[in-house]
Amino acid sequence: MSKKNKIFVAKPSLPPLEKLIPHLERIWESKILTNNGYYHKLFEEELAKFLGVNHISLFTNGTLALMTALQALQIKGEVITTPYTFVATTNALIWNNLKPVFVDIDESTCNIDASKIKAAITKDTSAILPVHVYGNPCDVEKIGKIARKYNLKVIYDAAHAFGVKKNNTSIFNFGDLSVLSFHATKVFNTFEGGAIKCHDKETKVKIDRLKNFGFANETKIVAPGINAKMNEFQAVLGLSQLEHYYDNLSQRRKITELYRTLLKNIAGIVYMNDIENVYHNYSHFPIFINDSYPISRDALYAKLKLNNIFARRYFYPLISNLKMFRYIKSANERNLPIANKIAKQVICLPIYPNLDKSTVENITRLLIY
Ligand code: T4K
Repeated sequence: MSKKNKIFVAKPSLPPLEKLIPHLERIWESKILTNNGYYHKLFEEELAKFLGVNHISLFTNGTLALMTALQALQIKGEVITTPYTFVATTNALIWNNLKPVFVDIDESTCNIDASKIKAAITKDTSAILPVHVYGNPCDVEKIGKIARKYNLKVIYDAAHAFGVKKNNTSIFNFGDLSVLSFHATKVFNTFEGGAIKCHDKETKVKIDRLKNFGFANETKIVAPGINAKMNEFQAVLGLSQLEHYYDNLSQRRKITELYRTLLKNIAGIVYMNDIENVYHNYSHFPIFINDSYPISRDALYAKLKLNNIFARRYFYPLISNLKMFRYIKSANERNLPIANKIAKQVICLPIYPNLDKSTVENITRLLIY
């Protein structure tokens, strides 16, 4: 592999630039750049149709959408969540003055272990914030049952789960709210971007107000809102990206299948397979390096880097091991054995639509001893 040819874990796909030009001309002409403009409205409608969901509220990024989702449902006290995630999940709780309560994960999906949630509920628990890690659906049925029994809200961090379906329905249809990310590194990007999916019009109005400073109309401010609106450029890009989604998905699926074939039966390397009744988005290709592998996970990670393969250890370090969160009682390693184990084993290999076959073969060759 050429030294100049750096291969990163992700590479954003973009529509042909000329397709955007007429729309950009329209924006330049109208001078409406943001604040619920023509393309914002259109993208909200088209995206909801595309995903098969009721209501979408667009955001400038996923983190602000998470923070706003917690505000919209007026979550208080303790929130049960996973330590195996990107730091934005936990940070959104802290910014809302909420206490994260970490629960261990299930090794087969890397998602919160629903069977351990009950034991973490206290009188101060008001919500559960699970993450569909790598686009693998959480145990939404079990989580829903617990939430109903204990009267808890459920907000899914669905940043990795664009387009994922379970039993033919969008994964965003589970829980009270789902939060999406359209960051450059995601399967669907608007440079930066995000959204909240909700079930009813009333909640959408509330969320729409919160992301626009709390304005109900020109003179009436009904909540201490924030500015988290998606702008017209992001919305135009999003509309155009929808046209290429299935093409990109089929390329991701092929790359996943190639990795799985090439990595079959290698001692010490474990990878994930498709889950029954799940329509996957192949957002990541994580591998897990166990004790049967001849070198350590970190030695392999360094070797890949030396060969210009910039894989990533998503999610290492584990959030609960970050110094700033050590004060939280549930962050204790003994409480989170599986998450600690997996965070020490994981490497996410490069995956993106135009990653060619020979590069995948070169990457896997570096993994075989
Ligand atoms: N919840 C979860 C579970 C999340 O994973 C995330 C974000 C969020 C919430 C928050 O959503 P947003 O607020 O971001 O919408 C990246 C992303 O920045 C972050 O969005 C993502 N999760 C996280 C898992 O990964 P980094 O620090 O690893 O990104 P970075 O800049 O190192 O990018 C990785 C590689 O991608 C680069 O080596 C090269 C390539 N790349 C990156 C960018 C930004 C490009 O080719 N082009 C680009 O523009 O966090």
